[in-house]
Amino acid sequence: MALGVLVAPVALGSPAVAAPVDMAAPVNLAAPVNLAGSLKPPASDRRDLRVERIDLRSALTGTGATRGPALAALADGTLLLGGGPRGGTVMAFNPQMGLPRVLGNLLTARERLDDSRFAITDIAVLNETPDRADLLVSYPRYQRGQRCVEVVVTEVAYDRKAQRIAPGPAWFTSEPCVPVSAVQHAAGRLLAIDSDTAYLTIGDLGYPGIGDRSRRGDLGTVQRISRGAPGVRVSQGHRNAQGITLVDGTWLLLSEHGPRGGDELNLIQGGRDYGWPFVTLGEPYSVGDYVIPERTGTHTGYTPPLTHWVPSIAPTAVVQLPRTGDWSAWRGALLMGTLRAQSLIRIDLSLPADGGSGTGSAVGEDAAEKVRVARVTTIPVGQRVRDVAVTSAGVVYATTDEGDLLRITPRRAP
Ligand SMILES: [Ca+2]
Repeated sequence: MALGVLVAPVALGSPAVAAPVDMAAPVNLAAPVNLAGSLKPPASDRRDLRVERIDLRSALTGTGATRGPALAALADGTLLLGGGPRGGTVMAFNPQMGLPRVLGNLLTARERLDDSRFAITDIAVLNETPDRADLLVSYPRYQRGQRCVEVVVTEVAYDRKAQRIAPGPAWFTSEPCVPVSAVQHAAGRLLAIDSDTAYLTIGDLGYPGIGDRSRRGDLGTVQRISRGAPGVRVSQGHRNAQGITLVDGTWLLLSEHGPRGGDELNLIQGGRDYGWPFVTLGEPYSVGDYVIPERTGTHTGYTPPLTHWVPSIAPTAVVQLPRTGDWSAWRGALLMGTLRAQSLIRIDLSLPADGGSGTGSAVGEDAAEKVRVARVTTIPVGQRVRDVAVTSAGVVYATTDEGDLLRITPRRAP
């Protein structure tokens, strides 16, 4: 296994991907963006990115259906990985050399089942110096006595001189604890806002009672969490939000998996309900599914997504590309990973010129209504993209379920 060796850029061709889709604003929800067609993209779009592959198989969780590690970047370009064979291992990795270095393990064998989904779901950096970093780490935790699962966020101190981690105070534990034989839809994605605050996504955990607001508690929500304080619910009605990012320091965006299609990109506004499981733009569920949506093919009555995908692309992490340096020609576009579509999705937004009147979930209603998706472009990479991070030097990295770290840079002006 040639770990750490840079391989030649992959050929970004794939037999089953759609052409880039230009979407007129406003987005017409009756005209879903179909990414599962058989058209080959124009060659020019395959040349937008240079993608190098670095072997990272030792950081995978599970056998068979393996899961790529969670990913975060420190200021000096060191990458932090969460996962590994035991699911709860935090590792440091310098893409220029060597194997990932194990810093410590956060999950005991009793706190998980032997399933690749019982793994660290995200890592966020709260603050850092050359000697230490304060991290937030999220994961689904199995309560063996009650045979149920909860989403946990804990602070972790990373001693960079000793190269080890120590768990700190727990920030959040989701309720209710959901009885399961295998976890699904945990979400658990983090976005650090400052040293004391972060946003957290909590999926529906496959909870059959998700349609009962009096029982579902924290499930299907975005929470604003802080050290030593209860979480504050920001929004609800999210099925499985695998990506969260703050665009231009103002617009809080969420990517989420719909059922049988109906994957969404949402602009988060405080207090809103984003519809799950009452409405979905996906297709009807079958008898035997854990929940049957009340209405399918519509989003009426709930805050609609900025755009959506039918059939499913299974979107994961989303980052905003730097507006300066090598990426400047991309003008702050978003780059989003996908599992099922095995692609990176470029999303160009049209944002109001006057900006918002707040930050994240506190943006003004009038300004939020002007946010549009201007263009969606699919860039196939041929692997299931689990997490994406951008370094302060402007290099984008992505982890995959196949065990590669992808190093992504712009090849030329798009
Ligand atoms: Ca929705």
